[in-house]
Amino acid sequence: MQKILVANRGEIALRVMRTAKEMGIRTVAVYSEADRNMPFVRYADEAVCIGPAPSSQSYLRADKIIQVAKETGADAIHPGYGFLSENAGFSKAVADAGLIFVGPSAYSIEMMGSKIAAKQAAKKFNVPMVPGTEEPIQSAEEAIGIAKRIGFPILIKASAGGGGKGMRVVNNEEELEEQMRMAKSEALSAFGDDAVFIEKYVGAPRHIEIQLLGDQHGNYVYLFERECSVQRRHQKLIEEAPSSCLTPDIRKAMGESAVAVARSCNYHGAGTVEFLVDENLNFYFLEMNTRLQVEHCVSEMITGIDLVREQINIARGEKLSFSQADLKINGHSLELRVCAEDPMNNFLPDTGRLEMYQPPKGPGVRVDDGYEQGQDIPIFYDPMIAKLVVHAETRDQAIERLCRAIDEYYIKGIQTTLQFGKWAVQTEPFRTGNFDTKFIDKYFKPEYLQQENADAEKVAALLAGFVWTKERKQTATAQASQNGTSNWKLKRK
Ligand code: MV4
Repeated sequence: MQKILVANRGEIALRVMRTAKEMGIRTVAVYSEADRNMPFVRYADEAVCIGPAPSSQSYLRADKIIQVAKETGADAIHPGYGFLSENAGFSKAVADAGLIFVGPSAYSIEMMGSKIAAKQAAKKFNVPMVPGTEEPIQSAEEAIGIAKRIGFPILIKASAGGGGKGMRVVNNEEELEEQMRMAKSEALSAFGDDAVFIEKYVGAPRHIEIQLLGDQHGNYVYLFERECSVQRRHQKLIEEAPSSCLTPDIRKAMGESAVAVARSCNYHGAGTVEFLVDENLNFYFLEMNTRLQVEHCVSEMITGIDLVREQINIARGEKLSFSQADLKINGHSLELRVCAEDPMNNFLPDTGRLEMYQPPKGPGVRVDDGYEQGQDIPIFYDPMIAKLVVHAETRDQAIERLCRAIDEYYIKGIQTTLQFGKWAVQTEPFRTGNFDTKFIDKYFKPEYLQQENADAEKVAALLAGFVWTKERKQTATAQASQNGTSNWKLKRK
């Protein structure tokens, strides 16, 4: 592999190119008309514009991207996350074009993309699952029978859904028929597939996922867990590794279950298996994400492993160069997604210009960002502008480090989730590790940030006053020494 085309934009495109560069692999960027001046376009050895701003006309154009790969002599394509990364057809088209897809086979993507097929495959390996069905449910009568067996509330999930899309909670028998009908018609229009299944609804669970790597020779390792419970409308905001609630035994059991899921679909590459964890630390397989995830960095920080490097080596056909016994958790890592959103206004996306942009620095701080000062945040794509990642010896130190880094982070021109993050990690439930997926709903009020801003303004006003007084004193001192009066006398006044 000599040249990789990165079929993505922003921070993840840069992230992939950095590792490629370290490995002596040249890079090709593809970009939309809105992204002409983005850092990832400049960073690449070559860059080709593939179309107008909307993703459907640029970053989702599999045909164009493969054509550019051929024209530029790239021998591999890295899809990043989002866009075409979990598109089985794309993985296949890349392979059919004689190129290497830096990711899993179309077979694995397709199998894990169907939540019903994924559950059926995982079940054969005794992976724990929420009580429910591994078969599509056709009728309301069938659903009622199952619901009576497992007990309400239940969840109806679309087989082609995932990431929270196409889910419906049903509280009682009376609601069921109507909800079934709506779930199926919604699934059909959203995914072109009306297959749905049923699970017992687990209220207020934790969301914990296992990072894994598998090579093309059947070797697998898990790189421990990420705690992703701090999320809002299925959008994660804070991730950490390790989770503060797992014991070594449960960690090992979850890791081995995750590897079993990967084995069940002949997986190779970097992947993530999502689990629900209830208050008694029972864990249940939810779904597998067949890509590199946004939050992969926290796993890199605690293991010292570059996941993109491993992806590339696996795609080249190499064997994993380490085994499970070689992997140890080192310290604690936190990630805050810095999004152009206004937490005081329902996290509404905020577009505009990055009038000022100064990321934090110093020990244990990693910022994966995709924009520079002076740039406009386009409305066409994900509002995430950066990931603020910290690493420290202990969880408490990582929290302190994240707060310090947030204080150093200087962004003007758009609203961001920075102050929300500082509030969140300082709350009692977060500090004690006693939180679940309802954390934001349960504890967050926009007023907390307004208070924070008011405090910051007060500090700024005080500081301005202090500077003014100090300057005046200095002037007075200078005048005094000219007059021959001593400082001692001035200070007494
Ligand atoms: C669930 C659940 C409760 N019970 N399944 C949401 C994302 C998708 N991967 C599955 N999801 C859920 N599945 C059962 N049987 C609750 C959720 C869920 C959730 C899961 C992880 C993180 C945040 C969440 C927020 C709401 C619902």
